[in-house]
Amino acid sequence: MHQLPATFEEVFTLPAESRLELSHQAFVFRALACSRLDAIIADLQGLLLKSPLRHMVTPGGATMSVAMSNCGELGWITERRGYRYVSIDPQTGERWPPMPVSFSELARTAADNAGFPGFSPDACLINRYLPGARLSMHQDINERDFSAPIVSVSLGMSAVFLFGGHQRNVKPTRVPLVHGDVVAWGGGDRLRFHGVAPIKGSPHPLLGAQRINLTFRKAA
Ligand code: MD3
Ligand code: FE
Repeated sequence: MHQLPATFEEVFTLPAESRLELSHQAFVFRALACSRLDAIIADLQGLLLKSPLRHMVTPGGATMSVAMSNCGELGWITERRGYRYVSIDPQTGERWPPMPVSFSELARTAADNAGFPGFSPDACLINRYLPGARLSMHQDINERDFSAPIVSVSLGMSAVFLFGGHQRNVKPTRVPLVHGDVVAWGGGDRLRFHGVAPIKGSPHPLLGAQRINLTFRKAA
């Protein structure tokens, strides 16, 4: 397993075999989260007690199959009036829980290794997929500054990630993602269409019949 960097500012290089290049500025880092999962899962359980997962409604009126929550200064929400980032959880009336250090250190390490040093996300969206849940093809365009990368961490059941092009009609590449995998992308790949195929398969030994994805962004 990879060593943690001495400080989270220290950039270190992963062994080549653990890095899958999806495109010039989009990488899968296999199992990068594995050595820190105990802390990440404990922190996740704690923050979901404060801002629970919930099924949001899209502007078109559809209830999403993915349940969501957030941590960090800003949280992404969708409701009938649109998609946006907000600092207050509309369900609790309180700020989103702070982003745990275990989360932000992993996000920064992944971004460093993808060639985007010093990533400082202000938003972490938490997506929870039960079997059958999916995320249709979309671009992440609600952030103010597209020069920052995005990092995502996969936990629990495996998924097929759909890595598309710059137009909706490009047939996506299917990328299997498993527990502990981290994806980081930015630059010219930042605005690619992407999605998640319906979750299926066997329950995860630790997390059961669900997949959880953490998506780190610089929203403001
Ligand atoms: C985009 N989440 O919340 S992130 C989202 O697994 C979202 O829950 C997905 O898309 C999830 O907006 C996928 C993973 C990902 C990986 C590589 C990409 C998204 C990407 C490359 C280009 C663009
Ligand atoms: Fe997305």
